[in-house]
This record gives sequence, structure tokens and C-alpha cells, in this order.
Amino acid sequence: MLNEIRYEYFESVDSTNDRIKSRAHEEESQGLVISAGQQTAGKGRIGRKWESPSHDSIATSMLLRPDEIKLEAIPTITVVAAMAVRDALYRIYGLDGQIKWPNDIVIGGKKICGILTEMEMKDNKVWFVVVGIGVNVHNRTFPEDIAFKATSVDLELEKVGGGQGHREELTKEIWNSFKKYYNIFIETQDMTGLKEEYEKHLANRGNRVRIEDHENSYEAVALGINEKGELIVEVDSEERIIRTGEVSVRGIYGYV
Ligand code: BT5
Repeated sequence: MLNEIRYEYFESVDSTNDRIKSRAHEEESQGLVISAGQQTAGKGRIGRKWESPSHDSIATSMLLRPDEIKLEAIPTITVVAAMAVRDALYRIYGLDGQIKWPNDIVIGGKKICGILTEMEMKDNKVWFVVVGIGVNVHNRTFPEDIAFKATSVDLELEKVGGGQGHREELTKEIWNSFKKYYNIFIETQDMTGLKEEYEKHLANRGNRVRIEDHENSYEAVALGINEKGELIVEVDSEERIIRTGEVSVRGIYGYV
């Protein structure tokens, strides 16, 4: 169970995930959240870069020490965190984001949030897990290579009549929401209690997507998720399970 959440804030760090890892090595207990105004080395998955420019966005990470967790349940934590961000954006701002499985939240076809879950093992067991969340809040412009596919809370609020995001308020709402979903997840260590709600917000459900891994690229129809939080797609009338890892799932029309 995740109970108490403790917040620390720094003006600038390399990566909030890496700050949490060092604290985990110093035996810090579960529930610590480190957020930063700016990251100088924000990380995406598989060595990609995450842009978190000065005080425009949220960069926040939490330390988890799940008891006796199965290794195969770790990627599901990303899926749970995505639900929390979607829920927080909806509750505070009425922004109706969709979850682009496994780790993005998109609004109007553009990415507003990315999630990176990392873990370390000790004595053949999961030692700790870090859940890192990046949300674009006040950003009005983006580097050229992502400008076509990125958006922010302020840009989306502008389209529906105005308003501004608030980083601290949103960060706290995200982690409170995460606590709610995580405690449901951890009881069964899977998506049994969350699958139905998750699927309502799954981007591209029932639509054609392109699955790309390091060897193959093929079209499929996204059907939903299974109890493990893996994506179920249909290819040539057969169901196939897509696990998290080095796959990209794209809509065939545009980025989402
Ligand atoms: C992610 O990876 O989306 C995971 C991002 C996790 C960031 C958080 S911030 C707090 C914590 N500390 C860290 O160091 N990381 C975590 P991935 O699915 O691999 O997507 C990365 C790709 O998203 C990049 O290659 C760009 O194309 C795009 N991208 C980078 N910055 C972006 C931004 N600010 N908004 C939208 N897209 C972005």
C-alpha cells in the first residue's frame, strides 16, 4: 500500500528519476516525490531525450518499494500512472486526454505527458521502482523536431476558452490520483480492478495502428488491454499481445 506522500522541490536537477535513484540507494522509504523546475538531462525511454525547459513543465518522480512484487508487474505501473495523469488533467481542467499505450497522454492528437518507469533489483528481487512523469504545462513553443506532436495544458486550455495550468496543484493531483489507482493495482498486481476504466480512455481503440519494433512494422487494430496491462491487437483476424518494451504504436494517420 502507498500511504504517505512526501514532496521535495528543486530548481534544477539532471533528471528527477536519477535524483530518486540516489535517494533510494540511501535507503529512503517509499512515497518520496522529487520535482524540479527544470531538468538538464530529462530522459525518455530507450535513451531518448525528454524536453523540460525552465519552469514551463512538470518533472516529477516517485519512489516505490513494492513488497514482494512480481517482476512482470513492473511495466504495468506505467499504465497505472498514465491513468492518474489523465484523471488529474480531467478533474482540475476538464481536459479530456487519451492514453496512448503505454506511456503517453495525448490531447487533440498531441503529446502532453510522457512517463518513464525504471527499477533496480537486489538479491534477485525488485529493490525499488521509480515512476517519472513529465507534463507540459506553460510551454507555448517546442523544439522543431517535436513541435508537430507536442502540446501543453495552457495551449489546450486556450482552445476551450482560456485559463492557465498550475504546476504544483497539478503535481499533487497527479500523485493523489496515482495513490488511488496504485493501491487498487497492488492488491492483485495487475489491471483487474482498473481495466474497464482504462479502456474508456485508450487512444485508437477499435482503430488501425502501426506496431513498430526493432525488426518489424505491421498494421493492426487496437482492441484493448489484458489484465497485465499489455495491449491486445488484431492482426489478420488473430489476436496478438503487445508487451511494453521497445515497441511504438502509432495511429496510421498522424502521430497518434
Ligand atoms: C517518454 O519517453 O515519453 C518518457 C518521458 C518521461 C519524462 C519524465 S520527466 C520526470 C522524469 N525524469 C526524467 O528524466 N524522465 C521522467 P518516450 O516515449 O521515449 O518519448 C520520448 C519522445 O517524446 C522524444 O523522443 C520526443 O520525440 C518526444 N518528446 C520529448 N520531449 C517532449 C515534450 N516535452 N513534449 C512532448 N514530446 C516530447
